[in-house]
Amino acid sequence: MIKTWRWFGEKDSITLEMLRQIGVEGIVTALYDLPPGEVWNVEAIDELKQTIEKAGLVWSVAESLPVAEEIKYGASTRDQLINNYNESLINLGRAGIKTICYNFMPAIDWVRTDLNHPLPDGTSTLFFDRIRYAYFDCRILQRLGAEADYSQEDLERIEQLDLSLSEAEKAALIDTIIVRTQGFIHRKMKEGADPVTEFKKLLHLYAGIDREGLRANLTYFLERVIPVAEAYGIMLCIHPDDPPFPVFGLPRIVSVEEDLDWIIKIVNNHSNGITLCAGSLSAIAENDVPHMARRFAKRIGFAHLRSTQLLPGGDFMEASHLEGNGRLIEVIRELEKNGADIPMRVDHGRVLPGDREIAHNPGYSFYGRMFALAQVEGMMAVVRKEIEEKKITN
Ligand code: DNO
Repeated sequence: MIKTWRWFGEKDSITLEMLRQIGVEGIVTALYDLPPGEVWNVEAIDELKQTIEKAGLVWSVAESLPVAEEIKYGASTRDQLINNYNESLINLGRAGIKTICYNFMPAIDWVRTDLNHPLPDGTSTLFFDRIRYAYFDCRILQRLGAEADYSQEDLERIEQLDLSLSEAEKAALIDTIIVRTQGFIHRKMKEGADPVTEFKKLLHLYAGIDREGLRANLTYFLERVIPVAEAYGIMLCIHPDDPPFPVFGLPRIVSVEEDLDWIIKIVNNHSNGITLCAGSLSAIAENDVPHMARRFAKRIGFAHLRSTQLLPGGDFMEASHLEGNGRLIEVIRELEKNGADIPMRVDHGRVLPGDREIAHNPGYSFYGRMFALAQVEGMMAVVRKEIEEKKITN
């Protein structure tokens, strides 16, 4: 696999020079200032590409070329937005960017309830607390019918939490779930807008769209973009839902093995690919990530390497890259065995000493990710040696 790194452009305080010095080979980035739905024009693509190449690196993956909400909920404007998407694909393909990551999560991308969960050693990690999430859903959003999604015991715990949470903690929960986790990935809040009101409006757009409806909208999209991707030698790689279960009453359709199997068959073409995000997938016990890596190997065009530790009651936190339910060494074995030189990036890292002094987006610390990259490189070296030796003894 090719060692890549998610870089957030010129505004990122982690510079391309720093990345070259730690052995990164390729860059994963996007035109972050453009809202979803707008065409990525040739000039802007070329400029970003040149900046990366001047630093001695290559632009390996566009993550994400975001899919506009209107396409996901099937608005009447979707055809125009799909045409725009295809134009961006063509411009990227012509510029030589052939791996493109996107997701089809309605209204909200990744969900965490704590971005600085302290670990006993003094570092911190990302955390999902199911009851805090449920509290946010029922009490802060006050989503209609939300209570029906939770058990009696959950509702009692929500009630208890209500008695103990301070106003500042409630505000922090809103900031974490809606503003900070979403803010740097094409889902910027309108200046001065109330996040809860905005988020409710967004949820409302999906009223009446169930799992089948969302699947139909993904099918509609793929049938129109995959032929273009194929013509330009692009692999369009869908990112799984994070976490891989329905949230806020919204359907999620990229969560489990059966979903991935369904997706690659709707348009059975190599350009209709998968981003194997071991972190997202590993957040539920039923997902056997190494097995998925093996089963879908031919259609995996990009890998996100991280792992999660499952905790009682449906909570999870992001684990060391050497541990947890992601079972990364086995995933790496599958992906390396397949021989395809696909790009991989370590996904989120912990906040390590020194990271607080370097501004970074939640999950995207410098030292934390560098440490994880070194662990992943070590695993890759072991696996490559195994493969080499096996070839020799065979
Ligand atoms: C969060 C990321 C996601 C991911 C997109 C891909 O840290 O894993 O934002 O990049 O969902 O489309």
